[in-house]
Amino acid sequence: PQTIYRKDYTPPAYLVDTVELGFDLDPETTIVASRLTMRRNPDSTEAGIELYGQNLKLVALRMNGATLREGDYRISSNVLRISKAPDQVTLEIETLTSPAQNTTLNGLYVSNGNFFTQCEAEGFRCITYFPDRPDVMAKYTVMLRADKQKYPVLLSNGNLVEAGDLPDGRHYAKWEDPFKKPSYLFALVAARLVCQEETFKLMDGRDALLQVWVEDGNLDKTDYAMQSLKNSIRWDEERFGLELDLDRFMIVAVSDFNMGAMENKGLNIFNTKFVLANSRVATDVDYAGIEAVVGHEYFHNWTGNRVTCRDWFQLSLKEGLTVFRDQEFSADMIGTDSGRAVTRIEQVRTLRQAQFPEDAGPMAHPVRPDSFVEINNFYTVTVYEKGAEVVRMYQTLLGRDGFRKGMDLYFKRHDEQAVECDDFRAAMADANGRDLAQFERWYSQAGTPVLTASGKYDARWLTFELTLSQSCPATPGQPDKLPFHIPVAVGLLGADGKDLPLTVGGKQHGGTAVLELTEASQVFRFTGVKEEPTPSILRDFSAPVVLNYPYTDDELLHLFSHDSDPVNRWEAGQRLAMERLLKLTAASAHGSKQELDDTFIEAMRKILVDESLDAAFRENALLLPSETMVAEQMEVVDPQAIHRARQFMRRVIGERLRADLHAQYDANLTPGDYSPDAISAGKRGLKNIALAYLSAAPDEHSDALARRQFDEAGNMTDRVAALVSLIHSESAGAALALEKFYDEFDNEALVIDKWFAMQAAAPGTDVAMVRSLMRHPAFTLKNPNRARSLLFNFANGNPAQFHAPDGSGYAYWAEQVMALDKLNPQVAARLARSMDRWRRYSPALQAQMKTALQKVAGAPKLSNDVTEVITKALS
Ligand code: HT7
Ligand code: ZN
Repeated sequence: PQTIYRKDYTPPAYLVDTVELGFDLDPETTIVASRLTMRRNPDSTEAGIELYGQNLKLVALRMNGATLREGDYRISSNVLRISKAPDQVTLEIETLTSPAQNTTLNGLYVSNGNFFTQCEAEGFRCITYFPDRPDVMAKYTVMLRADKQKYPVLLSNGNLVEAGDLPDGRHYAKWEDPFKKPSYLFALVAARLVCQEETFKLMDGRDALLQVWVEDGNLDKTDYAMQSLKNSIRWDEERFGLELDLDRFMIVAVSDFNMGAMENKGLNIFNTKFVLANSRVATDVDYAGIEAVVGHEYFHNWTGNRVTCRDWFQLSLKEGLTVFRDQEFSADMIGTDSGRAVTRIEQVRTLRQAQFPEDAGPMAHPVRPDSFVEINNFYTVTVYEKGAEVVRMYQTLLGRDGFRKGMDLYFKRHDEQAVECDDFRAAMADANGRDLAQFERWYSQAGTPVLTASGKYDARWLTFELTLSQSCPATPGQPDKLPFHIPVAVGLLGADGKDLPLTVGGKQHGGTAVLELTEASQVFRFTGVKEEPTPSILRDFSAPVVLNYPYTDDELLHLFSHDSDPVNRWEAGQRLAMERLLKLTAASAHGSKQELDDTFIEAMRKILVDESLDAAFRENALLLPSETMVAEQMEVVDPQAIHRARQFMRRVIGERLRADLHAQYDANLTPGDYSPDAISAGKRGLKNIALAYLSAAPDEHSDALARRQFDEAGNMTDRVAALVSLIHSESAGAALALEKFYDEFDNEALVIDKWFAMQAAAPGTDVAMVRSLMRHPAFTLKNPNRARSLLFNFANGNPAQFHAPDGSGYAYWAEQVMALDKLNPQVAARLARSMDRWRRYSPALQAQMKTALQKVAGAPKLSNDVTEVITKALS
């Protein structure tokens, strides 16, 4: 396969002003007719017209009314070239496609008998020949024709301008999108669906029609998505002054979908997972996911749609920014400082769990990649989550007001344009009169920077010198790195645990100073420091870096008890836990005695019982670093020893804190009607982590508690938590509970996904059991949610079993990657990523992993998607 480089970008030879599309929809053969008005691009030096097309049958091609024959145009490698064309062109193209045969869920496809499209990144070329690149923006008019009985609802982007009946039981609908857009934002839906709708008053007084479309039978699960949509619209008006620019905004739920959702202009298409919720079927985490994803897609309407990307290397321009916006939205929806901190802690956990490993592995790439084989492989945690951290750093450096000024200038300069990450940085710099040239390295250099800090207190001069140094490990293709511009938020704690007043470089700060590290090493001198402080460094996780500071246990305990910054307070607890987990893992590997000190247990107890802290914070502080995070800290990963160590720690905490865990369980019940609000969800979180610890040290009482919670749960959060506790403690009641759970929810696909997921991640589930779950009648590889629930949760969420010493997990992984690749390369490539870190295991495991990787590499007709991932892993 061919590698595409960012440096090779050239502007398109022709621009498209208008696109008229006609669809005669039929699952077997859909006829697509398109009429494009095009003109030569004055910024291009290239001559001919280039249209992309994939898996299409070309029926007719006319230029300015004259039929073109082979020779007038050439098709090779999915590109149709017309080398001689006048400056102004009307192209008419007729193609055929087979949506029912399309299992890739890319382009036009059928799900549950309904038609949907997915065009990002390069799906539009599977619908018709087109200059399918994001810097070609045009106005679209779309005519849909389909059987009226089977597909009563016909939707596309923008406004409905006409609808009516046709002969032979067919009908039509004509849609017009008033805004220019790139082809990846095109969408259509032709389906039997129902909707919840509302009119909503916008900031300027206009009414907008909001609709959430779902399959019949799911209208009892659309309230939360609708509420989240209304909250998103209001939030964007208030925080950024950005208004909905359409009269109508639609969300459509589909059960077969490769990702979370898609921001097509005015017609967002969502994975059902991020739309459908009621207390019976959805957990608190599901509700939070719906709010975040509805917000995310809505916010794309400005950051992505009105201002889009020049090319796909700029993907983080829209994704990093929009993730940052959805994170801020979710935090603002909670509304309290402590709630905001909990959302930040969850973001840090995601980064460490997924992005730091990516940055240290064979697929490491900058936030703005320099090359790719398959763009679908670059919808990554680096582009999204690290990209969001990069955007967050602008706000940390410039302040909220400065950030808003930058956003305003960005829209003023670039509305309805396709631009680059550099344009965003320039808007931030220019709006604030700042030089952000060095900040560019966050976009161009891959790898997680390491920030090394050391402190020196001088009691005579009352100074505290903080030395900050930075380095960044080599990544593929980037052996050497230059220093980053890193905002480092710092506080100094006194012996009483309070923040000391800060003066640094002659400038006074409140309790926190944002230091700007721009060189390889710098010394920051705090003056007037009346006592030897404990430094709290990288508050609120002010930069996506690894911090090394030689903290003593006492210092960490001090921070864990007192830090006014909740993120660093949590962080101190994580450091205390991680140190112990690593020691326990080593002990377990060597067969020596495992021991856990009282000091740590007491620190955990103090947090558990401190009712001045939010329940959600306490839950997070009690949650141990995951097995994956421990693995990332080890030179040679021993998955079974890590698992034993973590289980041991959970059991000891359960035994030693038993009485307090029971007391907190009782104190955090949420009787009455279910509400997904943050306070109630936090209480459930704390109560359920208490249950999990109790079940890790099972006695009769805790088993009865889990069984009772399972039987009496009034919501899915409590039901799942109880069932997980029963399964993980290998309770005699687990099998029956699983059976009851299945029977009660066998009509709810998203709940059956949970049923598979819980079993896949259970410590007792080995490869043989996963294989037998695959034979369950409810299992199918064709549905990505179902495939993820079993295969991905096993490969990524059950490391001790997946890395079984006999290599059975790897052999299974290879089989499934190859099987999935035949159906859906995008999803297969995601599963292929589970083997990224194979070089970090023992030689015996490495050898078996390599064999599995080579097996996939040698499979016939492997997609570009999987080929890229496997080739990079093996290189
Ligand atoms: N912008 C959307 C990306 C997306 C996508 C990408 C590749 C393949 C399928 C896809 N579905 C959605 C989602 C988002 O970030 O909002
Ligand atoms: Zn997005």
